Amino acid sequence: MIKFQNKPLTESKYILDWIEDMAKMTKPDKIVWIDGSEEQAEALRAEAVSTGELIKLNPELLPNCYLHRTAVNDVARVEGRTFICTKKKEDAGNINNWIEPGECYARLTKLFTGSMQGRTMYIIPYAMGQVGSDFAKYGIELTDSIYVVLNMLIMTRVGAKVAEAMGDGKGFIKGLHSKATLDADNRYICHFPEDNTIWSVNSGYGGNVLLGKKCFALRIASYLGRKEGWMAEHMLILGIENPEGEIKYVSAAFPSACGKTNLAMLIPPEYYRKKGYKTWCVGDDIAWLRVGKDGRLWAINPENGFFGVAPGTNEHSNPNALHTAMRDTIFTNVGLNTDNNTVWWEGLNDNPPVHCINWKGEVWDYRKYDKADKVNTSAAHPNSRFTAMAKNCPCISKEFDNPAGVPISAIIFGGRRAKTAPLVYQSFNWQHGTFVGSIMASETTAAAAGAVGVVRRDPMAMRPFVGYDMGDYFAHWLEMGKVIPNPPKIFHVNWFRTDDEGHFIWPGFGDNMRVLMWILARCEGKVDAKETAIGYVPYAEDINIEGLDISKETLNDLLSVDKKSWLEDVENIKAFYEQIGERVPAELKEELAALEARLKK
Ligand code: GTP
Ligand code: SPV
Ligand code: MN
Repeated sequence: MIKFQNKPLTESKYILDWIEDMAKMTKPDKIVWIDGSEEQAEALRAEAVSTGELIKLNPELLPNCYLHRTAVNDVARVEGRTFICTKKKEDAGNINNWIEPGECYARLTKLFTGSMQGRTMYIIPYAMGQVGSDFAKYGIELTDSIYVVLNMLIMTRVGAKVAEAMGDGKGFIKGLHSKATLDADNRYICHFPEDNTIWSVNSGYGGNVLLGKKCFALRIASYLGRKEGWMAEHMLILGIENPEGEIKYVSAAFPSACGKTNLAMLIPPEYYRKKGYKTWCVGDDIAWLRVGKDGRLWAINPENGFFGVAPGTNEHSNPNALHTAMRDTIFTNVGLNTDNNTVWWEGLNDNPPVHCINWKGEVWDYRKYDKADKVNTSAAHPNSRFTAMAKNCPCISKEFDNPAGVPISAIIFGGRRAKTAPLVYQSFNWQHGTFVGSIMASETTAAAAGAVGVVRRDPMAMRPFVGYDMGDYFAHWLEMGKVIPNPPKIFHVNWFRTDDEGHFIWPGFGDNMRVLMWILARCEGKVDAKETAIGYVPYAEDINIEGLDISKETLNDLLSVDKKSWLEDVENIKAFYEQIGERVPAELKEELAALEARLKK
């Protein structure tokens, strides 16, 4: 029998046997149950501060806030080292990396063996979704990192109640994480969807190690969703309240670092605020969607906090995120202003601190900042983050904790495209909307290791997160369309078109509300649109630009559809569908052929 430092939170033999097996392999000195109490969290913070794992920030200016720096080679998700380990390779598909499960367990067992020697193993029972809700799913993460424990306490619902809800434990998601030696060459983020298991080793960064987030709530959950008839998507959820007090909800899928947190917390432009419009954040990264009894699609945010991009967050771009992160927050890889023990990042304000330690832990000289080499010259890493509590968000929706979720009127896809994609367009119907999602493309960002700014296809913003074959995932979208009696309308947006000098043309951020208003008007059948080869595009006069420094010509440019660049895209999509392979549904190939024909007409 293994010995715990504190009282076990479950009596389930199934769970305890698994913990024992993992402990025998990793050989921790001590094993501690995480109970979700403030006393325990506070003791862990104090311990992490004493070892230097966390730096306590100025308690007057940033109460209960901490700074953590990861290893310099461990600053983003590592898609090249992320694997879907299904028995059959074809079930993981061509887009995912794959290792045969037996081979993968064996390879990782070597890395995990003794990896927790001299360390404590923490047992984190957590829920994705509200404990007891129809949507909720449960997991346990075993980890040797206090940083992971403290992040999971913010990002998920943790503790005794969860362990109780797990009952005999069958069906819970078994997560094992060890920092091990942080060896980048032996870093593995492995998913075994057929075993409800996730193993992550040799990383200490965000999406690689907070196993409730991308690993469970997207990769494993997408697999479960297909089996059980629901959807797990990389989507924000936003409520828009009109002056009469009616709230309509939209969900939006944009790739990593392409504006989900910003849209989810948007503040309407003055024009709309004066009229009485308000916006409410339900979620900023992940949505779980189910068909409701009323025939509409309902969504919850399975998370309990935000793991948001710090750079660019400021009092103008996203005041709600900034205020959320001013208390009870863990900052990762931002700059430290040593004059007042606060944090700083590029884009926070125009006053870089004179005395500053950068994200690597080195003395930083703001005069050497070079936009072309951000990673080496910025105070904060471009993918530096804040982990903040949802309940501290000034615009958190009153439905945030509603176990039933919220009904979705519109699904919005979007990416970072300097050209090609117009500001907004609407799909013709669900099948065409699924096609629009499947052909999404975006310029890569710092959220994942690798080159930044390269256009790649990123279907539904899920390329790195689908836990099975991408063609089957498209088929699941089409299936869902058949079982939602009253489906949301599907749109595509692009806030990132640039002019010839490379400047963004559309002001973005709060002004994106103007586009959302057109989308909602379309959902209610209150506004006409122009039918084009790619879908319904707004008439320029139907996008409200009052108070903006934008001419009608510029708006027309933003809405234009350039057939030549779209035909180039069609060729690229054909190649991408080829790459996905034979499971791409025939309906989507027909949609592609129809698009090509319309463009050539
Ligand atoms: P993940 O947490 O990685 O999934 O990212 P996200 O999709 O939540 O992206 P986030 O909202 O954090 O935005 C990422 C970057 O895009 C930030 O630098 C923002 O300042 C920038 N951004 C967000 N919205 C807009 C917009 O409307 N226009 C422009 N130009 N930039 C934007
Ligand atoms: C993303 O990359 O989409 C994120 C950050 O939300 S991470 O949790 O690292 O995946
Ligand atoms: Mn994300």
